[in-house]
Amino acid sequence: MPVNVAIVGPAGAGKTTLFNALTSGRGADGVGMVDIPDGRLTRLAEAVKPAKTTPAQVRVEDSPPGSRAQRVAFARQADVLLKVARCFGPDPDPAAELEEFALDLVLADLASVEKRLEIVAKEARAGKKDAQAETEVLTAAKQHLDAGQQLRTLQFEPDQRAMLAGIFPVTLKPAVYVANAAEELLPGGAEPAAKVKRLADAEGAPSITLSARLEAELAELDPAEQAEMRAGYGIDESGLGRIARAVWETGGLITYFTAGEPEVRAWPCERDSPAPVAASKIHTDFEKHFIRAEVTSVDELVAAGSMEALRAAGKLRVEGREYRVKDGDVIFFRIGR
Ligand SMILES: Nc1nc2c(ncn2[C@@H]2O[C@H](COP(=O)(O)OP(=O)(O)OP(=O)(O)O)[C@@H](O)[C@H]2O)c(=O)[nH]1
Ligand SMILES: [Mg+2]
Repeated sequence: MPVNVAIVGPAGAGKTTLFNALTSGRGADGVGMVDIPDGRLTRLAEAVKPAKTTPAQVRVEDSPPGSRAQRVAFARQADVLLKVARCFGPDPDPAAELEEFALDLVLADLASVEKRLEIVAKEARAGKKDAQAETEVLTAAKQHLDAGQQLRTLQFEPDQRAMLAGIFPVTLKPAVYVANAAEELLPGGAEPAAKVKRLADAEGAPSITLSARLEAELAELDPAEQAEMRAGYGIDESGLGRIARAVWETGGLITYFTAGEPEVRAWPCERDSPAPVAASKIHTDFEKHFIRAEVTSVDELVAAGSMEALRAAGKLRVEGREYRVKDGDVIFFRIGR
């Protein structure tokens, strides 16, 4: 299942413009698969010269037009939220608009928590195990939401977080803030973007300043022209590249690579995944039939030219089921039948 990134935020913030920029206008019905740029993949492909090179992808979805309730429902089905705020045009007030949008999400979670509390109260009376612990978590969540705060800013133990998962809290989802700034205020975005950054910092969420309109224009140019025009604005990386890094970081993702002659490929994977789980990204059967992982780094592989050369030189590390895959690992999975 690809990672699902939903572009959300106040009306008229530039969400659709950003969607078109990220998907290079190739999205259909507000949904598009986006290739993630990764210099390591490029280097691997240059060294291995495979028949095919496949980047990591995420699924990006634009907020459909609709009521506030529909926008909340839309945000609910995402893995990571891209919260866009208007920092261009007349009188931008991104902090107020973002807070108003967040309040809709807070109210939605509050309704879910209250509904669940009623059920758990009955379960507690019936003597169900764990009902007391769940009541405590839900009560803490309710207090936090009642105060207008998102659950992302409440400290939970991992098992408490798991107890809340059943109500799919939208304010607990990882979020990346995007200050959509006027072109003339790039690269910093001035005070409106600073407001977005303060809000994001307070939540421990990453924030990025860009111009969605400029990114959409850039997406139509060839790479050399893009780089030149970016430089003119004092920007050294594409909006997509910066968004992808923030999504990976806050969404708890890493990238590992496979590098054979038929295909060199980047695989997104949850951080700290055991090797068999990482292998299941390639094929679900690989988890069950996992034998071992043969692991190297991008630099080592680029130097050697192929996995075979490293294997012949005894330079592939052999790892078992317990191994936690790291960002940047290049892996050959030995799979049984
Ligand atoms: N100057 C400037 N204008 C922008 C930028 N991004 C979007 N706009 C303009 O802002 C208006 C709204 O942009 P949309 O992308 O439709 O905004 P949206 O968030 O999708 O709007 P809704 O879906 O209606 O909530 C359009 O007129 C865009 O051209 C930007 O980076 N700079
Ligand atoms: Mg729109």
